[in-house]
Amino acid sequence: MTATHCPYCALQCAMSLHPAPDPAPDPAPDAVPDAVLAAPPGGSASVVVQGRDFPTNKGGLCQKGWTSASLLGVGDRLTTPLVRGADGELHAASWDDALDLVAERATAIAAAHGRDSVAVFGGGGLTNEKAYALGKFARTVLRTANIDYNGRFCMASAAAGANRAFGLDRGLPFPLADLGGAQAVLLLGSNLAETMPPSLQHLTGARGRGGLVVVDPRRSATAALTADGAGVHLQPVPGTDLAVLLALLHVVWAEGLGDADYLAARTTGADAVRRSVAPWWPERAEQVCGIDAEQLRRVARLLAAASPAGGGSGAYILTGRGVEQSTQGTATVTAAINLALALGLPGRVGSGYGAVTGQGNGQGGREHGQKADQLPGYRKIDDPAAREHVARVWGVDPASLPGPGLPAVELLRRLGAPAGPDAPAGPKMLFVHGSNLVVSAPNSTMVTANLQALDFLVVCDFVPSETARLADVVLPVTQWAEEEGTMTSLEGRVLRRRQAVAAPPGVRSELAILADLAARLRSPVHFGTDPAEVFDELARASAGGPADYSGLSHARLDAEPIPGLFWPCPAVPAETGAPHPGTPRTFLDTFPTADGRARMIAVDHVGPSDDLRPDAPLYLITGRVLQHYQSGAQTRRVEELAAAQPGPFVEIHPVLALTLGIEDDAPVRLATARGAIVAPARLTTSVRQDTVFMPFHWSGAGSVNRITTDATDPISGMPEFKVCAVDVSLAGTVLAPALPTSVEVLR
Ligand SMILES: Nc1nc2c(c(=O)[nH]1)N[C@H]1C(S)=C(S)[C@@H](COP(=O)(O)OP(=O)(O)OC[C@H]3O[C@@H](n4cnc5c(=O)[nH]c(N)nc54)[C@H](O)[C@@H]3O)O[C@H]1N2
Ligand SMILES: Nc1nc2c(c(=O)[nH]1)N[C@H]1C(S)=C(S)[C@@H](COP(=O)(O)OP(=O)(O)OC[C@H]3O[C@@H](n4cnc5c(=O)[nH]c(N)nc54)[C@H](O)[C@@H]3O)O[C@H]1N2
Ligand SMILES: [Mo]
Repeated sequence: MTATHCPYCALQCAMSLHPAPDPAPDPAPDAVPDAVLAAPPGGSASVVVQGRDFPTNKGGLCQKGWTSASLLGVGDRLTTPLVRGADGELHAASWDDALDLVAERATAIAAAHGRDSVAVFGGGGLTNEKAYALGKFARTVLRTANIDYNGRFCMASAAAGANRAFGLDRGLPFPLADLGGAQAVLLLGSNLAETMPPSLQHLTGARGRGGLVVVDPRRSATAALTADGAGVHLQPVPGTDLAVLLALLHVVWAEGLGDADYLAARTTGADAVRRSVAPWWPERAEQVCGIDAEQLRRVARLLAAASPAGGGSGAYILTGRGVEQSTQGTATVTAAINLALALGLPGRVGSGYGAVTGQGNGQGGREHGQKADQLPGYRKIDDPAAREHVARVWGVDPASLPGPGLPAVELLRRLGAPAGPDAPAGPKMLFVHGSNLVVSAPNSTMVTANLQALDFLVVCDFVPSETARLADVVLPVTQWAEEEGTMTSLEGRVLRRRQAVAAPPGVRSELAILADLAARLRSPVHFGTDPAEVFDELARASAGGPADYSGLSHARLDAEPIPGLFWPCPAVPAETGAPHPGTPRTFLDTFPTADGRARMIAVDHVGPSDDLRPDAPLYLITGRVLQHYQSGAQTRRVEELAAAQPGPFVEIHPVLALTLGIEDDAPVRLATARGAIVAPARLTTSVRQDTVFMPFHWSGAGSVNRITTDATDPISGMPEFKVCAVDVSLAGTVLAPALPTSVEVLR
């Protein structure tokens, strides 16, 4: 039996893997790539998954977790490097040939166009060790400024908001189980019932007390949990959550429901915020967000009554991607934090504000140096002391470290671009580790064209994702149960990922790949291949930083009775005796800002970048379904999940469908300024009549990111995935000639 955690989201449910009674045969090591690329979804498992008791999941798993063992036996697992040949096709190659080619091209392209012309794109699914090694590789071997990652799509606005308000970004600054005692939980744009089902256990208390408030333009599975007196569902116009929050804070202060003592003792900036919310009386907000003013008042009072100052058992405000993936995402997070501060929630046991981190290692992935502006330990790359410290750990001159690079969307926009009047030429070579950009990037029509415009694309993956299929070189890597490492969960708890099965022959760990490439690129910097050793180095590099892991090691994590320790967990001198116990709850005494107080910052509502207009009169919102994970590269290959949700669909309200002449299952054309897609209709009253909803898990003609906007939040660089203006019609007569027919789409 191997005790480990789920391969998917940031909840990191604890599970144990047991040998399957009838192990599957190893995939053929010398599989022919074309056969590899053509293999059907499905696959056999060599282990059996069981839920394991743990504070977050209490033994529970979702359908993706239960079926995760199938990932180890998918039919089209990559087991050999692939190199694009003169015929334009990918062919099997030896590791030496593939790595030689990558090193040769990286050297030549950097020599011809400068170091920043070789860029790196990482992922929040990588272990801490891999994320750290990737950042170190970019900064010391390639010496490029251009490294960023898919966390920019996911957590950047929450991180920016928390950093400027609290001085620290730990998604949940408290253990998830703390929610259990709360009287009220406000969930803004988060659909936990589908995105983290085992976490619902912690909402039972608030539901029992009538205090679950869900803000979502859809009656999502989570919003439905507010039925029967369990709480309130606010169904705003998409992209207007900021107006909702400004009105809630207006009511709290207008009715004298705030925590004045807390505000005076623990915050700064309240006066400016008070002035900024004064004009947001609920009747005005109602005109913007479409939520009845009385209902806004009711919710403000419900939250205040639940808060410590109101004599309640506690209140939490949590944000998810529904409000963060917006051009005003940082402002919306800021407004949510302002509301929490006015109610006196952050830094108190039993109350608080948090952002629900998404990817498996979405938290750790943003702490260890794959973000364009960061060095390990959540240090700023433009801070001279941080550069000095990290350069010493790496054994390089601090002056040799590059500065901040382009944030993800800007990086993708610039790929392959020629030099312009005010911008240098864009990157010509890209390494992708842990992201399937062709499906998941905003305005993927543009991104795919830019990937194709590169001189050289290298993709590391364990399946031939849509992005890998565009690569010049594909390097097959180990996954999840085939490797050792650590992941940092949405709670900031550092967990051990453990190896349960041998990797198929021919597959290499990313740590080994980066070490091999560093050697080929004649780097004097040492790259370890043992995850425990890499972790120790990461811990030293993080020492003294906001995300301090220096008191942690694989050995210590393995010895913990309740697995996992919360960061910050600094090393303490040996003579002190006990090691640092970790920090389950941050902010209890003080905030890590210059004056120890949380900063309230005034923000205002502007609305989505791509608002309704005559040729795009409806809102298109996007999100997830329970059975699929992200770009679907993994879950579309698991038979049970693919059968449950076989393809893309558009949720449309029956009233809207009637006016457009669209019946259930009919092919629907969606057109935005970026292009048009087609997918079958699913008629449902759960979505607003002015809005259609699509999940983004599929490629091809129904891939919603082909038409989403790549507009970004000016502070965080996060794209506006959640809302854009769209034209909706019955497909067929108006179908653009380049698009496949609806029959193909429905297949
Ligand atoms: N099954 C599954 N689980 C996952 C993932 C997955 O892909 N599949 N991915 C993981 C990752 S990386 C992440 S980031 C999390 C994401 O977890 P969530 O944030 O819960 O997921 P989403 O479905 O993207 O968005 C949540 C809700 O936002 C709503 N929404 C859309 N527009 C708006 C708006 O303008 N305002 C408001 N208030 N809501 C809006 C959608 O209707 C949706 O119900 O899930 C993690 N868990
Ligand atoms: N329209 C719309 N688009 C969205 C969103 C949305 O809500 N709406 N959400 C956004 C969000 S929050 C996120 S997080 C992104 C995520 O979208 P992506 O960045 O595409 O994430 P994944 O689909 O998880 O892709 C991970 C890829 O890396 C591979 N992989 C997994 N683990 C490893 C590893 O350890 N090493 C390597 N080399 N490869 C690995 C997988 O097989 C897969 O091909 O999507 C974003 N896109
Ligand atoms: Mo995410």
